[in-house]
Formats: sequence, C-alpha cells, structure tokens
Amino acid sequence: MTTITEAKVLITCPGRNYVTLKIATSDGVTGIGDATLNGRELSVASYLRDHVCPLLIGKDPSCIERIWQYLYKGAYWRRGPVTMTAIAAVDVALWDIKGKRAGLPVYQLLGGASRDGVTVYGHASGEDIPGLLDEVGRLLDRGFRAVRAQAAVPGVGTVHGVPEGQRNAGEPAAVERPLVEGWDTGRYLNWVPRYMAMVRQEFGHGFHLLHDVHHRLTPIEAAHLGKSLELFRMFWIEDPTPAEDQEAFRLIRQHTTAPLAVGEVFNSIWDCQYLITERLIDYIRTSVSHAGGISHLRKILSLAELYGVRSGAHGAGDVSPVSFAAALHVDLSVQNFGMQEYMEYLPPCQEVFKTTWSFEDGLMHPGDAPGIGVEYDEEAAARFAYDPKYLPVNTLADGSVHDW
Ligand code: GCO
Ligand code: MG
Repeated sequence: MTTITEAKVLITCPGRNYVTLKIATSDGVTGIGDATLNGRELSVASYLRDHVCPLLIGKDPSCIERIWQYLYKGAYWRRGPVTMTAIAAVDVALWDIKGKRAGLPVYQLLGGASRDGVTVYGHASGEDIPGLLDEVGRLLDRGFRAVRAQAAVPGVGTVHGVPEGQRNAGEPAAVERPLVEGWDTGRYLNWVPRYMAMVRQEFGHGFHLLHDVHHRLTPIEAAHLGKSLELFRMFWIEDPTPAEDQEAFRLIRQHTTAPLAVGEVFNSIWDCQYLITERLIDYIRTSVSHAGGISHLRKILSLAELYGVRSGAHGAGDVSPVSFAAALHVDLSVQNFGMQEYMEYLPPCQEVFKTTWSFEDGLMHPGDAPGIGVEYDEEAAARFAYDPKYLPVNTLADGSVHDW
C-alpha cells in the first residue's frame, strides 16, 4: 500500500502571506494544498503542524473522503475557519496526488469539463469615477467579460476594494494593529447608483457587472441598494449584509430582483443550508480553501444545483494560486458554475507558484498537467519571509465598530 511519508507546512510572503501544505507519499509523489487564512495565518499553520500532520503519516493517500471524515469528525470540534482551512489544505493536496498518480488533471477526475472555459471577473477599483471608468476600460480591453466595480465614496476616505497604490494586491494590511477605515451608509447608498449609471453609459451592457458590499448594510438598506441598481442589470450584489444571518436574505429577496451572492466567509455546508434550500440567494461564493477543500465544496455545489443556485467561488489575492487552480478545476467540471473571481497574482508570487492555467478572451482553463497544475518552488519561497499583517477594522463616524 502506498502511504503518506511526510506532511510539512511552508510559509512565504511573495507580496502577501501564503501558507502551503506539502504532502509526500511512499511512491515518490508530492501534492500541495493551500492553508492560507488572511490575517490569521499562523493559527492554521499550527493546527496543521501540531495536530494534523502527525496523523497523516502512514495513511493511504488515495482515501480522500475517509481522511476528510477522520479529520472532521475525529477533531470533535467541528467547522470554523481554522479547522476547515486546515482540512481543505489536506484535501487539495490529496486530490493533487491522486491526479498525478493517475496522470490526469483534477477536473477529469471530477467528471470532465462541462464547458470550454471558466468565466472570470476582474476588479475595477477607482478613487473617483474617472479612475473607475479607466479601470473598467482596461479590463474590457484585456478581454474580461465580467467586471466588479467599486469606487471610493466621497467624504468617507478609504474604502474596501480601493487599497491605495496596490489595487490588485488586496486589502491594506497593517503590521502592529489593524488600519481603521471609516464608513457612512447614507453617502454610499447615494453614490453607488451614480457610478454604476456612468459605467453602463460609457461601456454599455455587453459585459457582466458585479459589486461587493462587503457585509456593510442592514437588510432593508440592502433591499434599497438592490432596487436602486436594478436598471443597471447587475450580475450580482455580493455580501449585502453580514453573512452569518441567513434569515436577513429573506427580507432583501422580498424587495429586489437584484441577484444576490454570499459565502466567502462561510466554511461549511451548514452555513448556507437554508440560503440554498429556500432559494434566498442566486450564487454561493464559498472558496476551496476556506470551506473544506474540493470534496466539501462539491457537496455544497451539488446541494445548490438542486435549487438552481450557481457557484461563484471566492478568488481574492489571499486565496493562494493553489486553491485558485483547484477552484478552476471545480468550476470547469460542475454543471451549476456561475462566475469565478480572479484578482491575478503579483510577479513575485509567480516565482513561488508555477501555474499551468491560461486566460484567453475572458475565459480561464486550469490546464492539463496531472493534478492541480501548480508547483511550489521551495527555494524561491524561502527568499520571502513571513510578514505578519492585520486586515482593517471598519468604524462609523462616532468611532463605533461597524461590519467589515
Ligand atoms: C472579495 C473579498 C476579499 C476579502 C478578502 C479578505 O474579493 O470579494 O471581499 O477581497 O476582503 O478575501 O481576506
Ligand atoms: Mg467579497
């Protein structure tokens, strides 16, 4: 029997922090999985190093579901972002190994391609409306068929999605303490329809337009936003309210036909069970890396398929190229694919993670290399030391903490 002989945790920071699990087997195959939890990286590294890696040694790497259940049920303490990110890393590494041993890309193991390519959306973020329009134009010129549009709200200062000077790198991150950002719902609700109107006026309706609210509204405010954007035919409005309140979506649904997407902070099927079965959302955005890996994401998407809910996997820069590639394999194979986020990766990151995916005419393909199609260059990774960072905190004008 082939067994797992080594499981090690690798941490690097080629522009941002990534935690990777590398598993080796007795027949000389290695597989990798993404264990990155933005701003809380070392907690998953410790969960793996101290509690999971020793348990993997001697196990049969081909038994993916069995090992998944062993780690999930065996821990007794179920769910949660740390546990589920750690299990996801093991799961993806084992799918990578299975693909390499079979000589097949993972999407072939999942049933083969359901489509020619995966439609991805890029981020257009502006510090003002002209800046936003420039960004939208830039993405459309490069072939993107879908664009997420965000502009800083005048009078509010920095806003999620518009990190100064590092538009594609992700959120501003601070070293000693989180940056404190401001928020004003009234100004925001007036501002978004104004710039979406400009985007449609300038570029028309021949592409998909998306927007991320990042959990900042109450249900009735979200309903108002949805109604005010209906004319611009949004592909989706993402995370309109704090995601843990599934019931809130019922109220939003009663008032607007704007399609709703949620799920990047979810880590299990139990977080979105009612959202799906009661058809309160249109897109489920759970990621491979934060929701238990390919195996668990597929269960979520199978449930969603029954209820006409489509996928929209989270693919921000803090999702490493390993789980981004894993998402492409899932996206290509499932029937109910909706849309994939793609923020692209900074050049130093490409030195560490060698990928085989392609982007052409707005569509991505994971490539046909056996496994996930990403190799981790340990020597390159060692040049980029871990750099502890915090995600920002959001406050209202009176200093009280708001949803982020
Ligand atoms: C998105 C997201 C992210 C998150 C980030 C947190 O791309 O839709 O909202 O940018 O803020 O993943 O770590
Ligand atoms: Mg988001």
